[in-house]
Amino acid sequence: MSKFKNTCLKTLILGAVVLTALTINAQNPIVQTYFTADPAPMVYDGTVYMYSSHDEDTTVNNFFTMYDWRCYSSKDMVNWTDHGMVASLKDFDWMDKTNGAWAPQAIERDGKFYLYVPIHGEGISVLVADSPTGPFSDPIGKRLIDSDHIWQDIDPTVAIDDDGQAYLYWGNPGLWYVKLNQDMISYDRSIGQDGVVTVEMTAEAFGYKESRDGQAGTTYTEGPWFYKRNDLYYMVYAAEGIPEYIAYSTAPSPVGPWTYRGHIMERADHLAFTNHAGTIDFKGNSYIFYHDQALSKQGFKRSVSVEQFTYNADGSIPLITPTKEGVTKSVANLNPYQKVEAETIAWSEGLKTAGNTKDGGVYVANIENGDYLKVRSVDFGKGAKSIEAGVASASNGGKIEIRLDNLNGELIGTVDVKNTGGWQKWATVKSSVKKTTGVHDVYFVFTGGEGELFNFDFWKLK
Ligand code: FUB
Repeated sequence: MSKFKNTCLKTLILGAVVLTALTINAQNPIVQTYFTADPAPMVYDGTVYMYSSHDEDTTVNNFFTMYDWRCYSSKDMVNWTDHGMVASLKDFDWMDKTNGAWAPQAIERDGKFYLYVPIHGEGISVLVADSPTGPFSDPIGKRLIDSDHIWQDIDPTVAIDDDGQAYLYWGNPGLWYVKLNQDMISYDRSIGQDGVVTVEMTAEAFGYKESRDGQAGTTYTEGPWFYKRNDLYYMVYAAEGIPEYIAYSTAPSPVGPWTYRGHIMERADHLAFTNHAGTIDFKGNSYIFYHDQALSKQGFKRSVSVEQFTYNADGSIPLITPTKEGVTKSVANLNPYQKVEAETIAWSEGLKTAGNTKDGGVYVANIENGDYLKVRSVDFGKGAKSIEAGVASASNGGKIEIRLDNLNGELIGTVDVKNTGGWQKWATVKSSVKKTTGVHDVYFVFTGGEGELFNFDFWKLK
């Protein structure tokens, strides 16, 4: 494993959130191990996959420092499994940009997963994979959208209409779309300008705002999120930067005419100067994903958060307050009698994850004395006798305390981790656990000496 310890991130996180986390049941931001932004949730096969851009821990030249895209998944909306980096700028052989991995969105069609990504200054590209978590590869070897306004070609959003026609919208500060062909990696060139249609930006469509040069403009700025719900088409977007708020428009067809419907999420102190939203319906609830700067207090180090909300009867979206609590109710219990990836986390402090799906899997890393992770809604059923954990250590190891319901809650077991011969020399260690029944939040509290203790790959009750 990389011995790199991001003390900067650790200090920021500990300083900013430790008190909050201990005093309330904080669920936002949903990822604490990395800075994540521009969330793009996708529901597939009973699971929510949240693709995100990734703000590096070290910001270069006081600007967005973004090299790759990450993916997280959840079946219950409170525990998020880290699938690591699923794509990066290095996946595109035809260009040499080393920064600019901006807001992505993924969609499934006929068993393939298409990840649309903007590369700032290089237009919009597409990657394809056989699984939602990759590995993704470049199917066309060039950018997908190649326009004469390439620096404005960011923030792709994609949806497939009921008749099978897929639409890809994007843009800042304009809004454009193409009708994707069935293959999802090319588009109908017979409409618009060589296939690219420019959306007319009117006050009726996107709300009135005077532009910087005093001309009439609209509130639309960037980060469109296009979808259909019941009979209505929605365009949720980041408005009036900066700071941005979230607004939306609706239309009776996938190509308009759009009608401005108002604000969804106002500016707030812990939000960043950008915002970027994505909505889903999952297991009977509606959720909005967005980003804030709650962990870092810095606009180039953002974090994805989620709120549950309810559409009004007429399909309009209420004003949603960004909270620290986030999603308070899980929509499923976690089964601890199946192998649980250690990087399935509701809340953590002091930790990073490492590895990726491509190269053998993700695991919890950078574990030091006092760090912990929390897993919510664990269903012990009639009770377990023991726990096993996959660990690796090149140091003196340490202990994993298993506590119930809060950080200092009842200790039901302690797993001893010794030196296994290397940070990648995995061993399965066991401990008895006190018989526990019912559903509990579980805290894995890591203790030991100085420095890094061990890596943690999975756990399972028996
Ligand atoms: O993350 C880089 C850019 O910031 C995105 O493309 C915009 O939507 C804004 O969030």
